[in-house]
Amino acid sequence: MFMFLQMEGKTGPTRRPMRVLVTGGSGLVGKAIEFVVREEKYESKGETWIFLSSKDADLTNAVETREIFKKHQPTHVIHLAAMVGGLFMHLRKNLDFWRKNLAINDNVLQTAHESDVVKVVSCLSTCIFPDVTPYPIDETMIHNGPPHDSNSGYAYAKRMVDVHNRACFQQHGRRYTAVIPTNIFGPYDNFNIEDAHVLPALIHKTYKAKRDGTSLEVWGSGKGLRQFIFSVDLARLIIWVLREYDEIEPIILSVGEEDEMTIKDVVDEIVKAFNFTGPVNYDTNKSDGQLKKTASNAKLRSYLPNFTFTPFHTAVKETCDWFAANYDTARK
Ligand code: NAP
Ligand code: GFB
Repeated sequence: MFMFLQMEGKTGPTRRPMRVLVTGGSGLVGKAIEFVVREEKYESKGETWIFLSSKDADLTNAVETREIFKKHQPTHVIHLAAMVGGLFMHLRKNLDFWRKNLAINDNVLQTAHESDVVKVVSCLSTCIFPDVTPYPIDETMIHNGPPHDSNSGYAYAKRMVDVHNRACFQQHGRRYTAVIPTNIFGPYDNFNIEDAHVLPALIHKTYKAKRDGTSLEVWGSGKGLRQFIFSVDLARLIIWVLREYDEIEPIILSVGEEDEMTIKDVVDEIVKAFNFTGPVNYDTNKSDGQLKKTASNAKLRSYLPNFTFTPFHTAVKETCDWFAANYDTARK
């Protein structure tokens, strides 16, 4: 199926050996890309893949950003590094999300240009779209109105990546682009109960409730709607974008609209995966966040009509099993 992912390991006209720098390489998506790179044996085909964490360089710092690019001399960049968190972390830290992400993105994109990087694929999110919008959301709507209040700092910082990419193409002819994933989950996620996204937070809570014989506390009504993508599926799609997608305009990477589900559906799936039989309570005093952000994957399907997503229940089970097996070392 991934024959189209095979590449000759050269960067086009300059024919430099392909060196891919993955910022945020130690996170949920970075680890999934590392898995796919190993599985597909890209390095034995002449490519070099470098996975960075914040320990290698603090990308909010322009000097450290330039030094790490100078050290690794990438031809391509997958830019994932960001301050990332779920709804309840955004509600507490809106300003930090704005400032850190704005700084990281400007440093990475400007340094990539100065270092003659051929292509950068950055990572946006479907939560950056206008709060009041027709559905389904598509790639043309990013700047059409204010985002949901709960994550406006993060959303505006991410929108500026699209502004940057378009300006960089206009002024320098750089073909830097971005992907727009929906809610992501998988092994190596952040499972911290206060800060995490809904799926890893509920996995951690269910694990503890089962272990301790307590109830499972779900925050909010459970009525919010979300589309989820497994990190390994997303990794394969991001690598395809790096190799094959030639537009500056971003592309939504999502399961179909028909796969949108309620938070209650997610709770039920996790409860099933852990075989949890205790009480489940919904705390309606907590926020539901954005009711929905239904995204269209029509553009993705026009390029890859046959891409197969991992079934949700299979990916949830795999993630729950990974968390249980790696409880001591998982981020939590
Ligand atoms: P993650 O697991 O939290 O990983 C974040 C990564 O960024 C880590 O490698 C972290 O390094 C690095 N990082 C954070 N601050 C940094 C800094 N100042 N300097 C250098 N590196 C820094 O995040 P993720 O879920 O993989 O997210 C990857 C991308 O997808 C992000 O751009 C995010 O906005 C986007 N996205 C995520 C979701 C989702 O549901 N998770 C949905 C849509 C879009 P350390 O490990 O050293 O901390
Ligand atoms: O993944 P999440 O935190 O963020 O999901 P968003 C929030 C939804 O899950 C709300 C419900 O409807 C919550 O009421 N929920 C239920 C919980 N229990 C929990 C729990 O224990 N923890 C959490 N976190 N939620 C994020 C944005 O929005 O989407 C970010 O804030 C990011 O910017 C991400 O881009 C993809 O889906 O609401």
